[in-house]
Amino acid sequence: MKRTRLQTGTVLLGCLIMVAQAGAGTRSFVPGDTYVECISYRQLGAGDDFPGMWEYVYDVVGSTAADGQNHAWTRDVYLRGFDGTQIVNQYYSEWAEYTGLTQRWDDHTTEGLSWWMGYQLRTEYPSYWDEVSPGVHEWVLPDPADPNAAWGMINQWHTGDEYAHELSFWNQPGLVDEDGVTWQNASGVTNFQYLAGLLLTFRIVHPYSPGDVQWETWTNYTTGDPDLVSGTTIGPVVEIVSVSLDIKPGSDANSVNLKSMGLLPVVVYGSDELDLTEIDLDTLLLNGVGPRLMPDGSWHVSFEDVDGDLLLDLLVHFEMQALGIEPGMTELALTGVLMDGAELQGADAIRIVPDFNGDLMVNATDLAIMKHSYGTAGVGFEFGDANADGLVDATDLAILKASFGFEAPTGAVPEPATLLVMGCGAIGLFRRRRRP
Ligand SMILES: [Ca+2]
Ligand SMILES: [Ca+2]
Ligand SMILES: [Ca+2]
Ligand SMILES: [Ca+2]
Repeated sequence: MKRTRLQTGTVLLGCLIMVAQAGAGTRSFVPGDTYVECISYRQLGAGDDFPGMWEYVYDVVGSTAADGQNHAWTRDVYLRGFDGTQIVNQYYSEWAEYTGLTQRWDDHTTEGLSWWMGYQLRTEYPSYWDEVSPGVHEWVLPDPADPNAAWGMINQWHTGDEYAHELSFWNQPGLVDEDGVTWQNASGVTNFQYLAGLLLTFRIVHPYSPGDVQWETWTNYTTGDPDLVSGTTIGPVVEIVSVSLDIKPGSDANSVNLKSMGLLPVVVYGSDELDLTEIDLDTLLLNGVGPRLMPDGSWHVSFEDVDGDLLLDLLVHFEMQALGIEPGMTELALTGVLMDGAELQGADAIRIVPDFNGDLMVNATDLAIMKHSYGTAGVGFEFGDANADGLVDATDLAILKASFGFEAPTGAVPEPATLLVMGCGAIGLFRRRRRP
């Protein structure tokens, strides 16, 4: 992935906005105002609609003041300080000529106060604004057979009766731009009601991981002129930088022996877009584990051009026995954080050699162990289930054949003196504490 500097610009823009707000009389939230809150965020996984992306779910809530009232009718709602153009679940409406969110819920998407359909109760809570025929609108449920309903999604966070009734029309599905999401003339413009309770829920799917974003609600306040109220919540602001990783440089097989007492070398390749010296080495983790700690307290890392492209690479050594590699694993992921807050992500495949008896060799003894268990289930790696799928079968035999004769380096961890020479580029520069 090409690295961009967009996030830095967004942060600067966010600062400018905050300064401008202060000058424009933006004030902090007080009970009785309408606020925006992130009620859920997570990284999506297998089975979700966008695996690997981050999901953020927000509620817009009219709060209750000490006198039991909500004093503000909500006009505009903003979620700012992140790159809205990278939101995945957005679409462009030809008919209305805007780019908007596809997944949001309120009273009329859930229980159905609608100026064109009249009031109708719904038992499900669809999310997609279907504009296939200009001027014909309907909220629809997910339907795999209907490509136009691809964005449909049932509200998993609230039921319809949780939303405040009599909410006037939310004119837009959340306009998306480079500074986030905007709801203009969001509600209240037609009936001037002071609404307390849950007004709106919306979902954002985005490649960036959680950080602080700013929300604003532009309200008419009963005590005077409209106020712009602001606060902070969680949103997609942390840039993800994909890195190219090579476990065991020089080897394509990346064979690892679970019983190895040695070190696992890993190269993170630098690129035109990524200066690896910007990595906060304290945050560098492979399979969730930090590099080997040298006797002097520094990490066992060095900066050198491993692949000869004249760009600096990062060579990191991990202790095999610390890495927690388990039978069945087929890759190891590396994570880290750059000095500017962006997150590194990379992964490379590994092949766990079928050394069932742990003598650091794959030979006839391991074959004999497998033969003894052949065809049985649930015996474990030590008894011949090389791929840890619960069965000792032909697949395991093929794995054994592929690695037959493999010998892990028998040498233990090199002497400290040797390591000092190997890691000379980094020692002293990167004396850091181990992460708790
Ligand atoms: Ca390799
Ligand atoms: Ca290089
Ligand atoms: Ca063996
Ligand atoms: Ca197996």
